[in-house]
Amino acid sequence: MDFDLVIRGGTVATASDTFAADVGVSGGVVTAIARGLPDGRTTLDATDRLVLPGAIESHCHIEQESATGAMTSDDYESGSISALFGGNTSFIPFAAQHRGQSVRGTLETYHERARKSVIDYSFHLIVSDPTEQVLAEELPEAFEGGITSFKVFLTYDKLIVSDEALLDILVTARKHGALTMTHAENNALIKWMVSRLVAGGYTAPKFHAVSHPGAAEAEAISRATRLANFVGAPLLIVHVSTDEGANIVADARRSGHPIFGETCPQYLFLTRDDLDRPDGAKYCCSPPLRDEALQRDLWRHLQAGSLMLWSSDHAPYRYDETGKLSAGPNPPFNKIANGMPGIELRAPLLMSEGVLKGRITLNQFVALTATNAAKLFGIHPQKGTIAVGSDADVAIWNPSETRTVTQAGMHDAMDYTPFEGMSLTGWPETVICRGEVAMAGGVLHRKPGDGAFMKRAPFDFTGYSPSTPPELDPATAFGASLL
Ligand code: DUC
Ligand code: ZN
Ligand code: ZN
Repeated sequence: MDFDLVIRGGTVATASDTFAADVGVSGGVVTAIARGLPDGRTTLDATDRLVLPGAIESHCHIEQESATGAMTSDDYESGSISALFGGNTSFIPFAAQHRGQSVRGTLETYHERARKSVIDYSFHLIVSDPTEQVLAEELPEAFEGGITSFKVFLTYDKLIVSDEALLDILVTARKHGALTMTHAENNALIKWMVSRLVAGGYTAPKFHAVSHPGAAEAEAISRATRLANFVGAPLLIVHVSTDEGANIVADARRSGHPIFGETCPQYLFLTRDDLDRPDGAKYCCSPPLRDEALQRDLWRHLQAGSLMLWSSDHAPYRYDETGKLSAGPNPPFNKIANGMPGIELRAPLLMSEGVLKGRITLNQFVALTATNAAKLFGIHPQKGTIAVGSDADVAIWNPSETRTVTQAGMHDAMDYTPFEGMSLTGWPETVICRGEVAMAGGVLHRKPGDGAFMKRAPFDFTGYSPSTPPELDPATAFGASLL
């Protein structure tokens, strides 16, 4: 056999298996997995290394305007390079439709922005203005174009959709095989807390944590899950930050519903005490940081599979007037852009603190960082695994390398990392995108535009049994046909 690339002598792991093998690549795809493969035109020695599917970052905000007009610091060039250095070979940032904008125009804008990406990409659409035209024409058109997931907000006045609109969106999504994602927090409860805190003069960043109670998340997850189950639509709850919320997700899935949950590093490695630092604004994200008990709970949910996505929620707002301090040097908590960076550290944090500390297996790591996202978002088995016929998107990890995290070592366009000073063991050393070495030994080998758009398949309902309630079944609804 004639290989363009052979990765020799490593330990290969997928979401199910770990084994010693060489990986042969031709034409950008994996064409052989065996021992003793002949040399390729390029041969990489992976002795004492882990050969893993390239990670897929499925929750990040890149070159995205917030509803209040703040722009993320990372564009598709810096964001994708930072992702690559963190072991990612593809990512799915958001394309945000703001009120008054068309979905068509939004997607055109983001397709243009993403032309600079060095890794493969797609978008989740954020829908904040679900007009009749959007529901009847523009969303189906987006699905046709391979955008098969979108996010709706149950909070933030400028983004929130009503429960009725959520039902419309869920039904449209189900009809076209799309996956709805939701930011689930109860808007009224948060606003009620914010107004009391501000009236009482409690405006320091730490009060951001107080203003977003866990109960707000649990209520909204419960409501969104019930509505999705009622219409039999799949739903992904992003950035779950409560044990109660994760349990709702787990219970729904045990009952046969396609309900999924994601969590993010900040909830496992930071706490609300970080908000009480002089630079507490850096740690404002929503849902907010909570406590150490939650960290233990979330490890359990990752171990049990009730939360099946590990995403960064990279929302890079710099600690300056373009980002966190746009309302002044000491902004009240409710005027601080929500979000923090982490695209480059998402997978290394899980490798170091999860795999190498024995909390999860290497196969769980692969599932959480790559395979589950590929399956949920319609790009498996092209992406998210190492198998004959899959794209040769591979990250070769050195499990013995220890580094101290510094912002200077990051490749994003940020001026801080919330994980500064952490000592992490296990780093991606070489990253291969569709058979080409994209990063090796800290050196970038790609240029803007080398990434390609990934047209994604519809959501796969196999293995789920969403039920139809009597009110939506014409046989038991006196003939009323509502879907
Ligand atoms: N939700 C996100 O998913 N990211 C940043 C801020 C937010 O509210
Ligand atoms: Zn969100
Ligand atoms: Zn986000």
